[in-house]
Amino acid sequence: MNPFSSLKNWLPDFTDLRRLLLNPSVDDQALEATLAAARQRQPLPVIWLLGKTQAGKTAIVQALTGSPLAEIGTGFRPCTRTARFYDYPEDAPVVRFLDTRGLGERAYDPDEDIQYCESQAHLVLGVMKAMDLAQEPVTCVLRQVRARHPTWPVVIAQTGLNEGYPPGQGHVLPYPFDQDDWPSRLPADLSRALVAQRATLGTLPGSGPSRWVPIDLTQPEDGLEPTDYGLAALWAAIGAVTADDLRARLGADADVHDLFARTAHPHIVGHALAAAAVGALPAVGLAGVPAIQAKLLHSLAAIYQVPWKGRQIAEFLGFLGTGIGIAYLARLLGRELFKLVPYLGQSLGAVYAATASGAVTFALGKAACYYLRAVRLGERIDATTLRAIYTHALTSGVAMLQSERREGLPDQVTP
Ligand SMILES: Nc1nc2c(ncn2[C@@H]2O[C@H](COP(=O)(O)OP(=O)(O)OP(=O)(O)O)[C@@H](O)[C@H]2O)c(=O)[nH]1
Ligand SMILES: [Mg+2]
Repeated sequence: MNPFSSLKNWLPDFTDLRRLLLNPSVDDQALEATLAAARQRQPLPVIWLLGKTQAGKTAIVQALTGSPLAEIGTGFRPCTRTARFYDYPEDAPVVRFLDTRGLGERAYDPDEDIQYCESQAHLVLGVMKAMDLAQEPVTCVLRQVRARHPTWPVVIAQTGLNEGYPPGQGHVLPYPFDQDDWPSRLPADLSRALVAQRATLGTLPGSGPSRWVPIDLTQPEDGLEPTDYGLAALWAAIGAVTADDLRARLGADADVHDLFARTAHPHIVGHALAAAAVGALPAVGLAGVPAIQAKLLHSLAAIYQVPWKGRQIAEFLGFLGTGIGIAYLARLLGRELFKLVPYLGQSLGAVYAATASGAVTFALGKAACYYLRAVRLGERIDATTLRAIYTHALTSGVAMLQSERREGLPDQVTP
């Protein structure tokens, strides 16, 4: 098959999307089924949080997802007797957090949770309040987990550092924990506690990497700057021990700056991954993609709190124009094709469909953010800028989808 001749068949135009957006007859059940099919194909990185009650697990989820707009509290769903999970973002998730309940409160038998996690990709994130030295319930489970799964990476966050500061003292800046002499640069009590906690755990069994990361996630009214002390180090540790680019998935990168864009980013990635997954499915295929795109645009409008009705929709699609970037995407995919193929056991058609569907969804999302932000702020919308954002995002969308494929994920999640 000549890869270029059939390429057109796999490239989207926005006819179906326009129809779906302007006559919102989206069959929710069909869409749910489509998204469920996507999730089956789309392995989800799982972060398993292990820590005593009030250790700061939820605070870490909030910091990593970066969005106070996300309603973490209501999003958790039970999965075992002692654990619950939270897929973020809920509709088209890019990551799953698994939150263990009751560690340290009663006899906790991790077997069921370990079994539940067994088939899933993994990062175990231990959470310990720095000044709480009674960490045996946590260290004990960490040891059991690593004895069963010697290669699973472990990151342990030591939280609430300021509880070990003398009154009135602020954080030690710059963040000292990447230097070997950090114990001598901290208040003595805190230093002793951090070292003692590490000694309690000792060396974990197995060969997987493990890292300790002191953090302090405070509220502005605590008067400690920065309020996300150590968060960058936590990201660095997660990046160092896992293959998945969680940071890119969640949008913690520097180019995703304002809060709305930051909140929107994982929704865009999640829907792009879902579109890529269904785009390649023989049974659903390209027909399922516009519904996912329509859903993404609705979600984004809700994030930006902009009404998403006929006028806005028509205006946005009008700015975008028909077929925008299609020729560009065709060239891009043509060029990237031979890089993609060795990583997939799929037909070329499925590769086109997946990549085109995913990249276009990603680009639509990024262009919509520009549009919605401008509407929100009452700013003039510049068609050239909007199209440039769209075209640029096609490139980054293709790159994102390729890196997902290349890195692969060790295991599949089947919710
Ligand atoms: N100073 C400081 N406070 C923190 C930190 N992490 C969490 N907290 C606070 O500690 C309290 C408990 O934090 P959560 O994140 O709810 O703890 P959790 O482990 O999810 O607790 P459970 O869900 O009850 O098991 C909250 O009031 C947080 O604001 C931290 O790193 N520093
Ligand atoms: Mg919690």
